[in-house]
Amino acid sequence: NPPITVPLDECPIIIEDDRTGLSIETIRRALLDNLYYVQGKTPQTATKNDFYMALAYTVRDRLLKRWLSTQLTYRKTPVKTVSYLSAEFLLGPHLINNLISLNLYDPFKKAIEESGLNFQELVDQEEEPGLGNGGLGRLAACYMDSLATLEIPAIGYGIRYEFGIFDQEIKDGWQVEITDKWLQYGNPWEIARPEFAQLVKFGGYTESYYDQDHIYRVRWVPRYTVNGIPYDTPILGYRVNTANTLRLWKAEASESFNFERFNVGDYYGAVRDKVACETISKVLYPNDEQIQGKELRLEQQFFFVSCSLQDMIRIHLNKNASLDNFHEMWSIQLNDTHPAIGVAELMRLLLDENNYDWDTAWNITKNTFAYTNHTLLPEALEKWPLNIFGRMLPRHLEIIYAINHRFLDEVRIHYPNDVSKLACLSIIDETGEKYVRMAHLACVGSFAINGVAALHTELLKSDVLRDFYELYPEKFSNKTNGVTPRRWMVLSNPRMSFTICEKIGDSWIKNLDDLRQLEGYAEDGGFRNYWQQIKKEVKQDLANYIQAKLDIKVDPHSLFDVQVKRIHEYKRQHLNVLNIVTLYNRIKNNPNLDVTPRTFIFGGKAAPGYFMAKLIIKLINSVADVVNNDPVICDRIKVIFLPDYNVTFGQRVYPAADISEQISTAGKEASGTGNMKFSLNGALTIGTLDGANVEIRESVGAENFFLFGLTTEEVYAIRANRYTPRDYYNSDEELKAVLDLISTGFFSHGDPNLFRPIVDNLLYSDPYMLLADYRSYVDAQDAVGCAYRDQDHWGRMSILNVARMGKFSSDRSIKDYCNDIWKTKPFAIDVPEYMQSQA
Ligand code: CGF
Repeated sequence: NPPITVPLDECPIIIEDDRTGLSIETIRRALLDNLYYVQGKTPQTATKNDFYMALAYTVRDRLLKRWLSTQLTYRKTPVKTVSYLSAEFLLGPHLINNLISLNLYDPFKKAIEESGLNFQELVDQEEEPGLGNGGLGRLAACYMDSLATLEIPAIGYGIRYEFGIFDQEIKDGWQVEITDKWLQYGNPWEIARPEFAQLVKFGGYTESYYDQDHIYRVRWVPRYTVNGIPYDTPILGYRVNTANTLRLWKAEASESFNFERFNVGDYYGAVRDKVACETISKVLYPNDEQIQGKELRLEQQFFFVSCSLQDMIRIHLNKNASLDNFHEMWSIQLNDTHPAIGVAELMRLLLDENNYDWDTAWNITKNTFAYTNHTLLPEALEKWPLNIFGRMLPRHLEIIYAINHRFLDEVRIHYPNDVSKLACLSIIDETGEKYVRMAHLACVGSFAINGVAALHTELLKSDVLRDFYELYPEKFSNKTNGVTPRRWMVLSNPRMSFTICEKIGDSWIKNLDDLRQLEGYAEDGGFRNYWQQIKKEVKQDLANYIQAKLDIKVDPHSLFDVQVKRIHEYKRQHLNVLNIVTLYNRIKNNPNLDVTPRTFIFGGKAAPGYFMAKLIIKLINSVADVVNNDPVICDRIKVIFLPDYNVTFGQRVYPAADISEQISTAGKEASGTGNMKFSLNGALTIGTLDGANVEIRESVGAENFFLFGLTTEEVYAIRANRYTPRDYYNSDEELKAVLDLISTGFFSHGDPNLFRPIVDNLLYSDPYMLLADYRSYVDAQDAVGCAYRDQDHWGRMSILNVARMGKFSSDRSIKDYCNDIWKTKPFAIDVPEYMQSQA
């Protein structure tokens, strides 16, 4: 091809118009252009997915200007940047979110419809990137949204898993896992940047030497290296020019082919190493709150952290003469301990590759990192067996020993007469088999440590990280989680959002505290009625979806009682089931009982290796089978398990809920974020004093919240006095009847063994204290049923919930992180003139 010699501004292609124009006509033309030139299809041969891809590219064209200007600005300006390191980003679909951020939803919808296409059908084509398990990954996505909206210079770093969280099917009531092939038709939202690839070392050994200045140094001779290729996704701020970057790393072999082996006929051997390297970014570990101690997981963690730190150093050295001020220009947030190896890796990069002395390197490192803890469950605290760790990361183990050595000296001085503190605080666990404790590494190597809800932070201070709190009280603070109102209200609940805007304008979308102005309308009977009417319409949408998906009819006038989240014993989906069976027994004993009609809706995935969680799914489905088909029940209660709960499905279900189930054992749920999404969509909460429930209740008012259950202190006290669940069974007739019914095999076609593990676990151990909380839960559920009958009052409570939830915006969380931890400021992006157009 002859090179294009025409200067761009004389070029006959109307780039400005077709790539960025916003008239309906231009969007329609651009759609066909992308269909033809990018997808290589004509409208006659295009599939729905081709049209979706063309649509996505047409939207992407219109955001590139913001994205490139943002990158350009950051490149030339000395701004402090937040680097959010997370093994998970559970983004959810991009298309509508981007259209909303760009304020282009209406013209695009119109253009698509005028082209004779079904807009919703194209939207439904998008495969959501399920690169996370649950709360932690979704929080990272909300924070990326808020960082961009608040115009904070930031970059998210993670792994581009080829297979995200598995798709869930339900077969005969059991969960079946299916691979999530989210990339199979291509991903129009990412751009590969192989020019910024990074090499990551693994295994091998270390050797010491003296450099030319006779200084003792260590070099790491790896056994193998892996290439990290970055894939960038733009993260648009809402109605601002800022578009930050999410950079996800894909593992590729550094050598594509071993020619020596190939030439001697070992064809398989020639590619074996390549395949092994590429496994690193193949699949997301589907465990929430449970560590597996698998080597591949450590490989994944080190892989993305090393790529990211090297990338930050590259960017830094483009703008700065040295790394001396690295910590002044970067704050790196460790989203849980998954990226905590970064502490040792930054030390290595500074010491071994940039020739810093220990003290300077340590000063930079410990002033760069901040650590967020997300869990109180002991089984979720990451630790790596020393032998695995040392084999994979020999140099890092040396560095960790050196950090620990200096740290324990500090501890000794602090507690001269208490050797027990050394064992408690040490980064190396030497109580039995030796481990590297990642939370300890994160605490020692960070300048700030935070929990994710007020109660959680207090429990960290008094329990899980007590010794660190005693040593470094100034490092600790609380940063209550938040969620983005753009996705979780505007996008998922347009009816309610529109109604709110009609009354109080749209400032709340960026300043969620402005929802307060709705409070006055809670006293307006006409508005309450209208509010409830809207809820009914949204519930009808969900009812239609359930009918289409499961062929089950549900009544939108019934109370929609929803529990969607990962399936875990501490989240107590089975407590919900105990209440359902209680209601069932009551109606069976008294068929004319006047009960408030209810639809119980469940959704959530169980970790594939978590037997009890999978059995709980089976129990829910088995109870559903009986209850939904019993003529005596006569549709007064319905139980639905909606398969494959993910972000897209969350967008459907939160707006339709009347009651949100937040029923974990007090002291077990760090925060929860589903609880916030429900309440922001007008659902009332039935919940324990756990995680962020405590703050939600404080905000919305105790009279607008259904509280039950033991407090954390009570849980601890009962445990301390030997908890005997059987006492509760023996003293509560209804509870006894429920457990007996399950035990007889009533819900398992007469098989008494199927659910025995659940019943026995409750009767003989009950680690999550369901039996202790049963009575109080069932009573609170009765109160919910009664309250729902007074629709007018319910409407008032629902409006007040929304009006008072301003605190739970992720914008507020991010502002708190910026002010207290990162010390970063907004930096507005101007779109350079040559990039400007109408958009
Ligand atoms: O993080 C969680 C969630 N399971 O991902 N933890 N982790 N790990 C907590 O259990 C939630 O309570 C919390 O809301 C979430 C985000 O901080």
